[in-house]
Order: sequence, then C-alpha cells, then structure tokens
Amino acid sequence: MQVFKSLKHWLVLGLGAALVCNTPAQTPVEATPPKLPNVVILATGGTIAGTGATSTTTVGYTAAKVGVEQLIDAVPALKQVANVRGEQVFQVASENMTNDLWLKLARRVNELLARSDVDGIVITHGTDTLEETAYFLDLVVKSEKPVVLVGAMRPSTAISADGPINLYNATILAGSKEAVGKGVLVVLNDQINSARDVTKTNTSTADTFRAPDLGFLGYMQDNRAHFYRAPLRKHTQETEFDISKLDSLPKVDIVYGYENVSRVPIDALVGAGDKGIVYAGVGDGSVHKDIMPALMDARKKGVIVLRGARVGSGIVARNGEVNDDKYDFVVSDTLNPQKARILLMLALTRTDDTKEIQRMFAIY
Ligand code: DAS
Repeated sequence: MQVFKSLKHWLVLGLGAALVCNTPAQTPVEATPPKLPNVVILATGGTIAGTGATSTTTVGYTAAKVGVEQLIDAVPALKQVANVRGEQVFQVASENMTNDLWLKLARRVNELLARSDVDGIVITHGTDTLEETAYFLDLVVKSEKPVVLVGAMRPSTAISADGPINLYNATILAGSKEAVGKGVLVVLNDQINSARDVTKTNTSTADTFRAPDLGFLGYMQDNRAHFYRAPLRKHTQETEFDISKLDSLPKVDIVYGYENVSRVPIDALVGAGDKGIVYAGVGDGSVHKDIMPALMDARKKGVIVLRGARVGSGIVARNGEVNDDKYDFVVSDTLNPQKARILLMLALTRTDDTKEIQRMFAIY
C-alpha cells in the first residue's frame, strides 16, 4: 500500500510539472501604473511668474507676467507625479494683495476641494505676502485636503530659477497622503513650512522662508515629502471661521513701535474707522509711554487693541510689560504682527468680546 501511495504521489507531481512545462510562458502582465493624484494649480502672480530682461536679472525684474499654462509647460515632470490642470485666479505682484482677492481665492479653493475629483491644490503666489495668504487660508479652508503655497525668489527667466523645482515639489506635496490634515503648507527651497509659523526673513535669498525658533515641518527630497513634525494649533476645517457669506473683512491695521514713536497714526486709524489695531511693540510687546494714552483712547472707542511684538519670535506675555487685564487689551501669542492682524480680522467677523478673541489666539 505504501509503495502505491508514493507512486501516486510522484505521478501527480510529474503530471503537474508537465502541465507547467507545456503551458506557454505567461506574458508578464503589465504592472498597472499607480493612479496619479488630481492636483489643481491656481496661479495668482508673483516672481514665480516673473520675467527679467536677461538670464542674470534676479532683482529689478517684473513679477506676475507668465500665465499658469506656461508655468505648467515649463515643468514637464509635473505630469509624472500628478494629473495637473491650471487656473489663473488673478495675476498680481503680491505686495498688491487685497481682501477682495483673498476672498475670491479662498472661495475658489473651497469650491474645488469639495469636489471628489480634486485631491489637492497648489497656489503659485508672490513671496512678499505669501505667508499672509497662507495663514488666511489656513483659517478659512474647509477641507483636510492639502493646500500648498509656492513661490520663487528668482524670475522664471533667470539662470537657476527656483520656480520650477519649487512648483514640482509643491505638486508632489499637494498630491501626497502625508500632507493630508496638516493645514495649509508652504514649500520653497526643499523645505516644508506651516502656514501659521512661516515668515519671509530675507529680501532676496532662496532660503528666505523660515519659522523662527519653531522650525519647519520637514523636507521635500527624492520626489516625496519627509515630515518630522506637524502643526498643533487648530487650522482649516477645525476652525470656527466661515467666509462663505462674507463680502468684506473688518478693517485692522498695524502700528510699529520704535524710539520717540508718535501717536498720530493710531489716532488717524481710529478716526478712519478701524475695528482693530495691532501694535507691534518693542521687546516683549512693550508700549512707549506716549502711545499708551492713544491705545487707551482707541479701546474706549470700541477698537480692539492687540499687543504684538516687532522682534520676530517668542511669546508676547499677557500682563507682562502692560496690564492687559486693566486696559482690556489682547496679546498676540507667537504670531508676528502681520499674522496676528489676520487672526484678529477673522475674530472680528464673529465677536468683539476681548476674552473670546484672546481664546482664539490661544488655539489658532
Ligand atoms: N514682488 C514680489 C511678489 O510678487 C515678487 C516675489 O517675490 O514673488 O511677492
């Protein structure tokens, strides 16, 4: 019996081997290419769309000249990393950014992200106010899908223009799973920054965007995102701000503190109907003795006074240099004056209660 079993065993094996040998070699099935993410590139202008007279013109060029299709055509590799399509939302040098342009851009972003066939958005933008637009969007975009702002420090016509590689990296990031839920991001110079903490720190060098003290979130390298940290403050769909029904934003301006500073600008802004004033104080948000009466007068007229600092990093301590409780001021936490202004504008679309506004500066 045992012999029969082993004979049968070998017969089955042999039959199987014959079948395999006689089966024509299977043509390898073409590996189906990975499904590429759908990324929309919204162009708004700036140096990334700039042109200079010669290839060595890296200052004194004209920003906001090249259209979105040309930007995309200049980087054929984009098509290997995403299904991209472009829209020219507007074409401005970003020093000329306005509330109306912000509301138009934010509405378009929210419309597109609500579509199931859009996985992420890249926004090409001038670098001068890129950090401000990024933070505004960080507070009003209602989606966890990636929104990535990108600019360039050299015009598209320059030797070693940084725009193409920045746009390529931004497109990869906007289509990546790693960027989902991290809020609005900024990519230049192979570095990934958060919208809340990034700021332009140099007038003209390619490494200008940094997050003083708090640092950037990670790198773009080898065609993918490498994250080492994530934002902790609330952003995008976690925020309480809704611009869908807004056709304007409250008027908030910034006054800079310095030696022998005059109260005239503060009085003028109050007279012009400002709803909020950010005072970019010296040191830990200290206020000149001649300015305190102006800020107190402003507060008495219902203007929200926000005490910030011109120094560029660190926490402005509540009741530190000034008794904020006594004067009913708000403090800016670590937001620089131009970022604090944005959060105060949006806060004023919901409340003029200073305790509520201070709560917002503690969570966003
Ligand atoms: N004027 C600058 C701007 O549009 C150019 C730039 O750096 O992008 O922000």
